[in-house]
Order: sequence, then C-alpha cells, then structure tokens
Amino acid sequence: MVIKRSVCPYDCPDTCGLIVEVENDQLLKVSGDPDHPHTKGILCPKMAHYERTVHCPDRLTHPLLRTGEKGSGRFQAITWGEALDRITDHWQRVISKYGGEAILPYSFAGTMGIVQRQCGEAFFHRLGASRLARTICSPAKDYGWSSVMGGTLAPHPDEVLDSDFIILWGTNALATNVHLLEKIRQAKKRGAIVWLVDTYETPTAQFADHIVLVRPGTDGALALGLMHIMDREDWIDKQFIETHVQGYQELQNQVLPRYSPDKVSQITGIDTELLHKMAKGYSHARAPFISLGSGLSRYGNGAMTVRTITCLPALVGAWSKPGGGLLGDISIKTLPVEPVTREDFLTKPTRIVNMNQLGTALTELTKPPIMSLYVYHSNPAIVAPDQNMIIKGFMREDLFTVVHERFMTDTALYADIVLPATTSLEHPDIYRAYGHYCVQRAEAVINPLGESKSNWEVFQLLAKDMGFKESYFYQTADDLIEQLITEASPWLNSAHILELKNGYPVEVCRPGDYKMSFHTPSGKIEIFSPNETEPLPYYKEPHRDDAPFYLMSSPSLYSLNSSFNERPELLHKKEAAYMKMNPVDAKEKNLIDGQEVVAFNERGSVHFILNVTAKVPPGVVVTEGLFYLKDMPGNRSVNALTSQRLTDRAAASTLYDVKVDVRPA
Ligand SMILES: Nc1nc2c(c(=O)[nH]1)N[C@H]1C(S)=C(S)[C@@H](COP(=O)(O)OP(=O)(O)OC[C@H]3O[C@@H](n4cnc5c(=O)[nH]c(N)nc54)[C@H](O)[C@@H]3O)O[C@H]1N2
Ligand SMILES: Nc1nc2c(c(=O)[nH]1)N[C@H]1C(S)=C(S)[C@@H](COP(=O)(O)OP(=O)(O)OC[C@H]3O[C@@H](n4cnc5c(=O)[nH]c(N)nc54)[C@H](O)[C@@H]3O)O[C@H]1N2
Ligand code: SF4
Ligand SMILES: [Mo]
Repeated sequence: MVIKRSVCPYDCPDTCGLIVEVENDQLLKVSGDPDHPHTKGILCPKMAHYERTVHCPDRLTHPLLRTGEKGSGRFQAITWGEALDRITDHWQRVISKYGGEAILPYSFAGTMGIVQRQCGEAFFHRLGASRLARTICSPAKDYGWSSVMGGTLAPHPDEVLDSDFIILWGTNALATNVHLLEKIRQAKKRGAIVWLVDTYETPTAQFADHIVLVRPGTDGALALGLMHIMDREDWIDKQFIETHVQGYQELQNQVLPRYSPDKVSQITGIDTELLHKMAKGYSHARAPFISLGSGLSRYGNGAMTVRTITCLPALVGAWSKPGGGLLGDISIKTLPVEPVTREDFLTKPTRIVNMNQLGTALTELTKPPIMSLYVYHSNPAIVAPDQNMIIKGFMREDLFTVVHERFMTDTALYADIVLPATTSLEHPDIYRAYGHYCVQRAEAVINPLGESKSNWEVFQLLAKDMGFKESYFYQTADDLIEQLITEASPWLNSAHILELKNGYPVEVCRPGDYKMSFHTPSGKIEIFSPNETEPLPYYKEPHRDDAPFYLMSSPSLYSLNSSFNERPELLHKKEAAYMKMNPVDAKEKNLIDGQEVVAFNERGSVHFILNVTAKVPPGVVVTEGLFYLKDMPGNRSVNALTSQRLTDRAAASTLYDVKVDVRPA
C-alpha cells in the first residue's frame, strides 16, 4: 500500500488537502490531510469517500459514438483513433464552410486544477473558435468588490478567529464553506456573535444567534439602511474614513438620506427594530467580520449589491482591526494562467459567447451559426439557465456535439461523440484555492481508468490531428506546472517551491500590512468610484418576473453543482427534489406536504416534492441542489425555470433572480 498527498479538485473555496491510500491502482481510502494549514484533516461528506466516485461503476471508460436519436442514450464504443478522426474531420469541414467561429467550446469548473481546467482555451484560441465568457459563477461579485477595493488582497480566513461579530451574508456555509464555518464555531466559543442574512433559514442558520431574512435581491437596500442608521447615530469611525476612504461625504449627502429605516424595511421586508439592532451591533463591535457568499450577486443588480455591502467595513474602520473586514473570494492570481490559456494563439479577436446564454447561442446565433459544440468539465444541460432552450439547441440535427466527461451526464446524452475523462487522481495538476491562500501540486496516484484521458492529453491529441505545430502542445502537463511555479514569483519563495515539488500545500507570501494596503487608483477605499458610470452606490432593483414566488436554488450539502449525483448514498441523503414552501402559502394554494407539485413560469415547468416548512418565509420557495434529470419526477430540473438574463456588470448569471408560480402536479 502506498500513501500519497493530493488535492480536492472541485469548485469549492476550501481546496482541501487529501491523503490517499492506494494499492494496485485501487484507491483504498481518501482522508483529509491533517498537515494542511487551512483544512486540517477535515473533509466534507462528499469527498470523504472520493474513491466511490473514482471507481464508480458508472465511469465512462471508452469513447462512444451516438447510434440512436439525440438524447436517447444509445451509443457504441469506438477507438480513440476513430473518435479523434471523426472530430477533426468534422471540424475541418465546419471551418472551411463557416469559419472557426462556428465551433464553440463550453467548459467551466469540473476540475479546478489550472492546467486541466484551462488548457482547452489555448487549443480553441489556436483553432480560431468562438470564445466563451465563463461568467456563470461569481464575476458580478468580483466586480462589486473591486469597484470599492480595487486589487486589495482579501483577508486571510483566520482573521475570523479574532472577530467578535460575524455576519454570514448570503452564504450557506455549512454546505459551501465548511472550514470557514469551523473557524466561526471557534470564534463563537470565544464569545463572537453570529448573524445570518439569507432569504430563508438555511441549514447554516443553526449556527446563528440572529437571523435576518431579506427579500431576495434587496441586500443592497439593507446595507444602505444599516449605513443610514450608523451615519445618523454617529456610529462611524471618522478618523479611519478621513484617512482611508474616498467619497463618504458624497454618500452621506447624496445617497444615505434616501434610505431611512422605514423605506428600507419596505424594500427588504426586515423590521426597523432588527435593522437598528444589527447596525448597532456591527458598529459597536471590536472587530466586525463579514463572510460574503455569491448568492446575492446572481441577480440583475448583483454587482451593485456587492459593491454596496463592501462599503460597510469602511464606515467602521473594520480593516484596521485584527479580526475585522470582509471576505468574499480570494481572487488574486497567485499562480499565473496565461502560460496555460495562451491568448497569443489568437490570430484575431474571435466572437465571444456568454455561457449563460448557451440556449440562445445554439438556437438563434447566425453569422456564423454554432455548428459544433465541444463540452468539457461542465454539465450545461443541468447547470446553465433556461434548460428547455439548451435542450432544444442540443437536439439540432446539424449540430455536432462532443462531450468529454467522467459520467454519462444529461449533456453527454445529447453528444454525437462522448470522450471518457480521468478524475483528478489520474492526472497531474496544480491548484490555487479561492477561500484561503494555499497552493498545492498533485501528481496522478493511479493509472487512468479504462481508456479515459485527461483534458490536457485530449487537447494534445486534437492539436496533433489538426496539424498544430506549436511546441506548447508537445510538452507534458508537468512541464506546464513547472512553468507556472517558476512564474509565480513573488508569491512563492524557494522553500515553497521545494515543498510544492514534494506535494505539500504551501501558503503563499503576503505583504505584512496587506489588509491596510488599498490597491485602488486613489489608494483609498472607493465608496465614490470615479471610473464607474454610476460613481456612488445606490439600491438598484433586480430583474423580476411576473409571478408570485421568488425561487431560490441553493447549494446542497450532498452535491456540488451537478457533481456527486453519481453517488447513490449522497443522492439518498438529498432524499428527493424538494421544494420548500411556507405553510401559509401552502394553505392558500391548497397544497400539502409530500405532494408532487409543479413550479412554472414562461420558460418551463419543473416537478418537485413539496416540503411545507416555516423555515421559508411566505412568498419564497426553495430547492437545494441540482439533480440529474433521471432523478427528477418530471424530467426537467430547476434550471428550466431560470433565465438567460445577465447581471448589471460583468455579464454574470442571474440564477436566483427568478419567480415562479406553483400548482399541483
Ligand atoms: N456542498 C456544496 N458546496 C459547494 C457548491 C455546491 O453546490 N454544494 N457549489 C460550489 C460553488 S460553484 C460555489 S460558487 C461556492 C459558493 O456557492 P454559492 O452559490 O455562492 O453558495 P453560497 O455562498 O452558499 O450562497 C448561496 C446562498 O445565497 C442565498 N441567497 C440567494 N439569494 C439571496 C439574496 O438575495 N440575499 C441573500 N442574503 N442571500 C441570498 C441562498 O439562499 C444560499 O443560502 O460553493 C461551492 N461549494
Ligand atoms: N439553479 C442553479 N444553477 C446553478 C447554480 C445554482 O446555485 N443554482 N450554481 C452555479 C455555479 S455557482 C456554478 S460554478 C456552475 C457550475 O457548473 P459546472 O462547472 O458545469 O459544474 P458541475 O455540474 O459540477 O459539472 C462539472 C462536470 O465536469 C466533469 N468533470 C470533472 N472533472 C473533469 C475533468 O477533469 N475533465 C472533464 N472533461 N470533465 C470533468 C464532472 O463529471 C461534471 O459532470 O453551476 C451553476 N448552476
Ligand atoms: S468539496 Fe470543498 S470541503 Fe469538500 S473536500 Fe473538496 S474542497 Fe474540501
Ligand atoms: Mo460557482
């Protein structure tokens, strides 16, 4: 038996260190690495048995050619040689008839390793394909943060240990940020008070001393209401503001008067007493800390909402206090991506297609139309908005679709050719976390299952078949990893480089005073951002459908986006595709707990099992987790209801900005 270190590859802020026990290419056990500085040996329930995903009997092991109708799931095994020839022959024909832009790559975050995640971009740049705006997750959140804080480094997650007042704002941390929640538990033991701001009582609410339920999409108004009270009561840090903040006076004079507690209460649904209590607690805390999730950024006003919330710590000088500040994502690129993505391979700036508008792209784009789609480490049939439109696109007879996957996902079911992919334990990579400051390299610990190949290997083979001569395509993944490490200076020192080579996680170097070094054009925190067309924050309305219920589709504890649905025991824990509804609404609609219901709007209808619970306020319905269609009662899942509309800035998804009506099935 051999014991090796590895890294959790999934799209999760924690990027846990793993200890893997292997014998004869068989994983015996996967556990947490106790030596990891942030994750300290603890894994979430999903990864505790990663070996069940890796050795899952449903893994794809051979290239497949479609033999039945699109979506029928009828395929026959073919060789890699035949699969690659069919793909490149088809692409040559598409390129000569329509040009390279008729080919669209589609990928997101099935694996977060930099090489395997991003190497496809180099290939498609060289091919001259349409480019994909990969904005499904949190670019509106990043935008909101940067418009106030610029390139300022986010606080280290350990800061929260020293906080006495913590707001979990729009984050179901028990599902999505377990190691930060662990630190919050420790802070609580030392006396910290925890507030939760969400749209319903999430499983994380059990950790909160105070729960604030906000009307979906109105958190910007909540933040302005808090600032209004803090300003009126003079609960602000004037000295900090004078030295480190740009635009407080403008905010005070032009914006805050418009957000009285009564007005904010009307917009958000929060009563004025609770607003007052929250503002008082926040501004009187020794070290107030906000953990900001992404849910509230996935609205038509998402970037502005995050921008407004990001102003709060500045008013009380939280940045100058050990334990104070705001942590969204650690987006700083401690490892470069450019050596992998190779934008220089583009001979001209090709068309950009937004990944949130795949449905429209496949069904409506012309000049040229999309004639071939190559999907890798993403499952758009389930994760992307407007499922019916996407499936309509997938059904096009003249669309040539290739899907590189570990499992027969709903997307792969519509492929002309399916290619089998490795898991992270079968290929090398290097990882950078977005919830802490560690990077870690991982080597393959077992041989690829069956004939599966890594993203990097497939793009190398496709490049060869297409006759690309660039040396980039003829190096190994390890060569690329070495290059990234070499170019990661000044974040890594020589001791770090050695540790990475040996497979250990390393925490990158940060300047000592980074929390108080504001990397904005003015060198100050910019409440007033002169570069914005709207230089001051204000409350912007989200998009709204004309239907009675706000629909939340939050992350589940037992799956990660559409991943982990291959695991029966995790699926069992999710029980069923529930829709939570308040008892008052259920009564009014004549619906009872446990009954099958249909949520619907102009984009689609989805069947759920009704769960009547007071944890959800009236007017809101909630479903947790994304399911494969075979596990849904009505063969459609929640994204048949979500829309392709984009956020106010950064063209991100608005997955939570959606309304539905509900009727019995
Ligand atoms: N177990 C598990 N872990 C995951 C994931 C998963 O699916 N499952 N997903 C991974 C991914 S891709 C990401 S991006 C990260 C983070 O994933 P995110 O999607 O950012 O998840 P959370 O940060 O938990 O934020 C979602 C929370 O926002 C709340 N919310 C929605 N609208 C509003 C609103 O208007 N106001 C407020 N205050 N709250 C709102 C939802 O109810 C939910 O509790 O998690 C990652 N980790
Ligand atoms: N309604 C609603 N929709 C959502 C969300 C939500 O909260 N609500 N969350 C959104 C968010 S935040 C995100 S980030 C997106 C995520 O969307 P995706 O990034 O598409 O995430 P997954 O559904 O996990 O799909 C990843 C797929 O990659 C495959 N895979 C894993 N590793 C590899 C590999 O090395 N190579 C290849 N070729 N394949 C691999 C997996 O088997 C899996 O099927 O979903 C979004 N969709
Ligand atoms: S999904 Fe997140 S919490 Fe779970 S093991 Fe992976 S990095 Fe850790
Ligand atoms: Mo995400």
